[in-house]
Amino acid sequence: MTNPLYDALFGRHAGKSTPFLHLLDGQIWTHSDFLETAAQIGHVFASLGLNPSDRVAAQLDKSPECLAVFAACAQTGLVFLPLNTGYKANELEYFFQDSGAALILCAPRAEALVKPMADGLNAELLTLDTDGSGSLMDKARMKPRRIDTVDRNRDDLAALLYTSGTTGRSKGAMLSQGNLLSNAETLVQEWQFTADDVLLHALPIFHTHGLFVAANVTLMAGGSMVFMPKLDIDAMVEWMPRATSLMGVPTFYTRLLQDPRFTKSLTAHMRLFISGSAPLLAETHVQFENLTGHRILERYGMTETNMNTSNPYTGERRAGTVGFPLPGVELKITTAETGEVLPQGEIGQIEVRGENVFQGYWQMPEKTAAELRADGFFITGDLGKIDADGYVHIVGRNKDLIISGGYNIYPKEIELLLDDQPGVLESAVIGIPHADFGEAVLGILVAQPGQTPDLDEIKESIGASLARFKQPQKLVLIAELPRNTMGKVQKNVLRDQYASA
Ligand code: MCA
Ligand code: AMP
Repeated sequence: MTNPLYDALFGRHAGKSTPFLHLLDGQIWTHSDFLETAAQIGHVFASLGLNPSDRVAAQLDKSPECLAVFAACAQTGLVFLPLNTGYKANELEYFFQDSGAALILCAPRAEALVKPMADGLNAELLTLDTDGSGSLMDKARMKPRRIDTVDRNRDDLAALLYTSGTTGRSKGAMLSQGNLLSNAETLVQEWQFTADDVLLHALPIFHTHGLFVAANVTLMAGGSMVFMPKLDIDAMVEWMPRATSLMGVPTFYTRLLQDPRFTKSLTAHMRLFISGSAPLLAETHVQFENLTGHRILERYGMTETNMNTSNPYTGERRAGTVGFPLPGVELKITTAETGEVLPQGEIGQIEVRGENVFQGYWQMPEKTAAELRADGFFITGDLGKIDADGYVHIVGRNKDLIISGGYNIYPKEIELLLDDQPGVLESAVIGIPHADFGEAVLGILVAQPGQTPDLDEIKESIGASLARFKQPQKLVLIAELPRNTMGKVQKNVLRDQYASA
């Protein structure tokens, strides 16, 4: 009897005193330390009466213990539901409710806010802070350092990750053990990760990139991570000479390039820089190579699919492309109208199929059916083409989405809030170019006849219910929204008009 995900990522390291996490204060967590902590947390879960397949919703700051919660969920067959630490009360309440979370984990500072929500849902609530304090570890420290692993198979759910939708309602992407495992196995091979790797880990661990790509790949290869609470260029500069690899969103690379301490010699020990989650400008790619001699390896993925394509480890890493479909991933370019495959070189919607592709949206069969075809192909909503050499290019999006510093923002969610503000008739939210984050959020409002909405008040009001990264950096008032003959708002016209707003 086995638990494929636990065995492959965690169980294989049992009893090893090899380094796993290097903390910025010099502390080292060995694989054993980590697994023992995970087992203790697993005992806490068992003592609360949680059953396999129950959901554990966690809005936690990054820490070794927080990562151990993921390991404990895998070992005890629970479904891990990590949540962006920027989410506000109303956003959280939806995730707790929709997922039917049996246990909620939050920072001690959020306990007073979350407690009534947990009580209302009959969910348990425990707290965890970055220094390991809080009720979770208070209970865990008394527990045994070993626990039996619960049997699971590849089709069992391992995680639920919420991703916003074009209708404004977030959808829980159901990821099975097999989805996560197959992708980690492939990426270790493709990117040649080994036990000698030391990964600079500065991404959050509540999204696919930092958790299922960066951490899972390192775990599977048996390497270690310099585990930074967040992107910190000083720490990056300090640790890079001892590291081998970095995974980041494009903002990581543009910020590094701006720092005079980031030189060719600083990168001498590094073997691989990987970028994803948002388009890396070809210009950044070239600048990076000119300075360091390293070519950034760009790859493409989604919450629903894990990683789909990657530039090659050996072979040409082509700027402005996301490389080739990964082994085990089928990728085709189709017409949105009929779903037929387009001739090579033509632009269409990107569809993917493989063991990496999720099981569907949590309790949303219609949304699942609309995006995940019966034959297993998932319609990504990205627009792309395959060039004559087989490289995949992402040329746009068939979905109304803004990506800011690697975070996805669905305009509809913000428009719904703006439309409800006093004096506002309607609104359109668009992404405009931003030097640091790639895109920034701009809210465009039309006033009700005879009204003059107060933009500062509106900003403050919507700020109370939206994570900071989703809040419009600016609001502007215009006479009317441009529309096509069908009455649809022409966001491309607005994007051109406000490109330098
Ligand atoms: C921080 N702020 C942001 C963002 N991050 N605003 C818009 N977009 C953001 N991404 C706000 C802060 O709240 C703050 O606001 C102000 O900007 C400046 O914060 P700063 O300290 O400079 O930000 P930071 O902490 O340095 O963060 C920037 C960051 C971070 C490093 C780019 O956002 C980040 O780590 N992004 C990675 C996201 C990620 O992991 N994406 C993967 C999703 P104020 O000053 O007003 O308080 S998974 C995915 O996309 C798929 C599967 C894939 O392919 O990987
Ligand atoms: P998420 O919903 O956070 O999983 O974001 C997935 C989306 O991020 C994809 O559908 C793409 O639009 C975008 N994305 C991820 N990687 C890349 C990349 N390398 N280049 C361009 N867009 C990307």
